[in-house]
Amino acid sequence: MFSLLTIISAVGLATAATTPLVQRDTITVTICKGQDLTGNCMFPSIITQNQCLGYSNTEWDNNMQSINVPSGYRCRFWDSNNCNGDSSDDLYGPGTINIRGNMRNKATSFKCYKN
Ligand SMILES: [Ca+2]
Repeated sequence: MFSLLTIISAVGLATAATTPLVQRDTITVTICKGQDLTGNCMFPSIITQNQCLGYSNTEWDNNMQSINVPSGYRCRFWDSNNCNGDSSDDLYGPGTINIRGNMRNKATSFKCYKN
């Protein structure tokens, strides 16, 4: 009995210790086909830190030119569909950022993070 309580306590402590390190929020961003939020736009919700949204084989693939990111967060685009390999810089909110440089007409997936 003592050992079972010890295990339960240890698990409880481990959970309490790791919870603050995982900052996950669900945020909604605006992504548009044109620069400065022009053209067709979508409003995807994404879980920060862990979720990767990929748009391969959709009308958005290599066809995203601007994003609006909420204050306190940042997002990053990747050429691949899986948020790996060649990527943009971190795009910090608040405000609208045009997707330029090496991800111009290449962005296919993105992730967002809490600052
Ligand atoms: Ca791509």
